[in-house]
Amino acid sequence: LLDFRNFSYSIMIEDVQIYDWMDVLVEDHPKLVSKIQIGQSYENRPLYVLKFSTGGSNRPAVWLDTGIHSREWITQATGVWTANKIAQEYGQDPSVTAILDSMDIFLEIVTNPDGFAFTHSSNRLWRKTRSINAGSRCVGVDPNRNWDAGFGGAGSSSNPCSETYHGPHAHSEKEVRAIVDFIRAHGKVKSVISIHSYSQMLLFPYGYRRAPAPDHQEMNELAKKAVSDLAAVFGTKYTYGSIANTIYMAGGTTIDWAYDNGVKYSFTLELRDSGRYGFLLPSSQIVPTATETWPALLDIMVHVLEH
Ligand code: ING
Ligand code: ZN
Repeated sequence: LLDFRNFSYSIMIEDVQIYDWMDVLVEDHPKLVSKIQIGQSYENRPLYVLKFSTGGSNRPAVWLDTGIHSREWITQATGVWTANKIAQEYGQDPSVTAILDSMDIFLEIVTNPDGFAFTHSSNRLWRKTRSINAGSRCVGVDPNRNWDAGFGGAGSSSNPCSETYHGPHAHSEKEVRAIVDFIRAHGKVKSVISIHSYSQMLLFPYGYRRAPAPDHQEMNELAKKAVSDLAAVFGTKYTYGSIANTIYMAGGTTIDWAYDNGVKYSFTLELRDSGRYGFLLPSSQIVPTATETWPALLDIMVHVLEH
């Protein structure tokens, strides 16, 4: 039998194993962690979210997601490591304790479970969802082009065979819709941090337009601090800035939707590496990547707490 308490990151296979591991985390920290289901995927897999909360009712919250692009395996692994870290550090680390004494954290690790299963069974480099596109042989929608913010704009494609296909309409994907409904119903999500790989970047809105967001200056300063604290761990260099000015224009992304829907602190992290291994990052880099990412996440969450 696999011992999930000594979970080996190198053998992290399949959504189901992560779900079993979630149950163990909840079992080990019953007063802090719970597992909630926010919906079902296109192929009817459960969409699970870990909730870290010390009580209260509907506290302000931070939303984190990993793996919305299924092939970005370092992100789901970082999600697992981060969940453990949050659970361990509550009551130990003063920042984590302060955060969780007044806010909740929601973490969706396997945000695109159908795609994730497909990366294990058939095509390691599958990015999109697995929904069938009417009238096309090509499968899947890019879940980071499917949001209702600049939907269909530059940097997204109307071709179902494209890796950046935006889908038939905004929020057409059940995996996206579930998050939209959750964040709307919650009403007090102050920060969305959507984690991708690879490129080593910390990005913020906008992606669907070039003009700076109203909070550009504040986000820029926070990003600068976060990448500097990340680099302080092992020297890994991240660039930062708005999506449109740092990588490319992209309509319909998660964080632009969040920002335009009142979530002021909306960021995307693009984790390691900068291209040597790309999506096929060796498992020896999982713990270092997660470890250096942690202070950047804390910087954002502490900032949210103080604002
Ligand atoms: N890159 C992201 C993509 O979806 C991105 C970059 C992130 C664009 C957030 C816009 C917003 O193209 C990868 N590697 O997925
Ligand atoms: Zn991605």
